[in-house]
Amino acid sequence: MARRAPGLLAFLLLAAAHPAAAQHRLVQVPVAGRPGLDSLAALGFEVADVLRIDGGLAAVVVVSPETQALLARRGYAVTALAPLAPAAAADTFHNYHSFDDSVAGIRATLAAWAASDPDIHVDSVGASVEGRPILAVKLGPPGDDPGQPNVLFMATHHAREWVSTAMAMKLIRWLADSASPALLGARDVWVIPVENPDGYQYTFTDDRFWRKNRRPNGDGSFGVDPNRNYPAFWGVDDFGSSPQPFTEIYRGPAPASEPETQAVIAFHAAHPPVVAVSYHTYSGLVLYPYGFRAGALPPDLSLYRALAGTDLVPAVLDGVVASTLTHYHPGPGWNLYTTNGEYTDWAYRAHGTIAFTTELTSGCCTPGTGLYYGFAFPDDGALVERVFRDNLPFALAVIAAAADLRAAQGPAGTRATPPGFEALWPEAWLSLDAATPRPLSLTMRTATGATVTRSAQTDSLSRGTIRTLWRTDLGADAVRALRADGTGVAAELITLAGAEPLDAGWSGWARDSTRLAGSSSWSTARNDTLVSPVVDLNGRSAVWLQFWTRHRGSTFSPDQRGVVQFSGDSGTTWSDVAVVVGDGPAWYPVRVELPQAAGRRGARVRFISERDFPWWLDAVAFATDAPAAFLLLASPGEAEVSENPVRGDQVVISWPAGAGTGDARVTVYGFTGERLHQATVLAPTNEYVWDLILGGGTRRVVNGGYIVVVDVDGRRYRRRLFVARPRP
Ligand code: 0X9
Ligand code: ZN
Repeated sequence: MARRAPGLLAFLLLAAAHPAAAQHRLVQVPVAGRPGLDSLAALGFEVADVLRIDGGLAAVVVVSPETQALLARRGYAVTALAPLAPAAAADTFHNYHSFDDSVAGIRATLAAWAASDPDIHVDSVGASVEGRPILAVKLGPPGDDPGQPNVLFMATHHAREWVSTAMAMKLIRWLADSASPALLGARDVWVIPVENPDGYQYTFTDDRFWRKNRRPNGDGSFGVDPNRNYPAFWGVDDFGSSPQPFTEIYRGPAPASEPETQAVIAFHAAHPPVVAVSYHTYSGLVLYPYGFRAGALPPDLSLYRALAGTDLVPAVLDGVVASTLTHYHPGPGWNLYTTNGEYTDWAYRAHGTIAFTTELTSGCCTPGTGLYYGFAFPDDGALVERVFRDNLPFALAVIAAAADLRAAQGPAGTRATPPGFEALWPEAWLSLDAATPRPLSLTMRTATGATVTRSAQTDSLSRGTIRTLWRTDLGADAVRALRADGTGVAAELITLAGAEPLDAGWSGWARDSTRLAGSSSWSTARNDTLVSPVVDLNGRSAVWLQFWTRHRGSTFSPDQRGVVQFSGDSGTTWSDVAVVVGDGPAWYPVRVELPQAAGRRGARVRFISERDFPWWLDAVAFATDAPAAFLLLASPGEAEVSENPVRGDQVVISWPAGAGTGDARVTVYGFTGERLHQATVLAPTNEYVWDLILGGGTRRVVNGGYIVVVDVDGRRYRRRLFVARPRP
């Protein structure tokens, strides 16, 4: 429904219904460290920022008179922040416009654009509590092409987050004006610039810092948090959302109770997006599932990381002058705080949508300096344009990725790793294509050479990547390698250490009884460095680092962080390979690719806590995706060797005469998996002489264990071979 500007009488009535005192305002609340922030969250506050003040931390929260009274009752010392919430104003801004204004409003603007631009089409996908349309813009050709992948951008679930709608409107204009026909022609690109039109309108007329929708809750309070009302993990706890109607994170009386949520759900049923971005403000983050429980990671983690990047190679750089950050921190939602009933968790679970929450702009400066901004981003065209330009490359990467997720590439060039293990021990986390036949079994090879097979438990996602989980019942010293049977995916632990009594050679941090496995973990709350002993990776390729970690921090202070470094020269030179930021109160695994580690004899890692980042580590391992251990597994047949152990200069390798006509390929591997020698033997010969004197007599094959593999007619024969020749 279109609303006209109220006359004087109506204005007085409105003013009486919404007295000025009912406005939200920003306050600062001193808290005792991270636990204090958690207590605020438990009371239903959405912490908008964390400031360092004399003697500790202060949370910035938006309060209503009711929630401010609640804080006072709980003994919090609340101080108002300057500037106070600017009084709600009419549609008088240059860069932000209300929903309803008949000239400059979002609804009118979209209608005008659609009327004059053949690449902009506007449709209503539902109606709000107060009857406003939820508008969806389709770019490019009109209507839905069922054969094409959908991409969705949404903004303003939260009424006060005006820059997100400005971002969405600029994106619509850019796509219509500047996108190549190829980009728009092969995908259905949709933008919902105002998910919560009632709340958004209310921030222009009554209360600049209103967040929720405008549902009358029946107890005198208004509003359900639209980003806590989705059916996935709805209400699983009272930290990630609140059952209390007056709080800012009220989840509503039932999953999808709100018409705004229902509109988004219906849109997804009709046009399931392959990829989606939900814009919010503020704090400079690119978040992805999961958010509902600390430590939970999506099976498609590698794809999420490819698009959002990492702290070392981020997708979004923050170019706003005087902003406190250089880039938006990418990470799972719980890195900020846990949420339930939230959009990206729902879209991912319900539709396999690779869904991101971008928290636009990092906020700025110190309260009271006049420069401070958070939700109230300045009404400055150059700054808003900067935010748009900062976020455009990621939006375009997301659109590009929709056509072929496997080839997805972040704006800085980051790509997904192939399906495989993310962790090996004490839990195996294995990502596999959803098409992989199930049930799946994992075979483990132990240090004694025995194999143990277990059935694995698999997540039920029907699209994209699935996650298999398996918690070992064997001790750390017994595990050597893991294989997902029938998939070609296998990996091997090269070293494994976790602050246990036998883990010698590590230095720097204390042992802590908070552990993932065994009897302790390493931990620090100071600026200490944990250094590994030197590891010999001679002959090893496809090397990666596994570590399990937990940490207490805040995405509002990303300079407080953990840095992981690798050295290939025993510790002379180091380079950053990973960064850990934000809150991580539950153990979770990190896999870091280390192509630079291949073959290094002096491999080391170290973990540096910066700014007293409270950090725990356990089960730190070098691993490889090119395992030697499984070459020893029972094979269809064994090759013959003339002598074993070999004491002469030659070994004759033979195999059953082939039934087919094919030639044979003989390969010799070292015991650590590196390929040393390969030869082709033409049929019908079924033997090969491997000469242990190389280079015309100058070099000899060294004593040790080898594996001989013969491939012939699609069959594979293997043999362990030991060379134990006397010294010349
Ligand atoms: O709390 C929210 O809904 C989002 N932040 S905001 O300040 N814009 O309200 C964040 C949602 C992302 N998910 C998680 N943090 N779990
Ligand atoms: Zn928000």
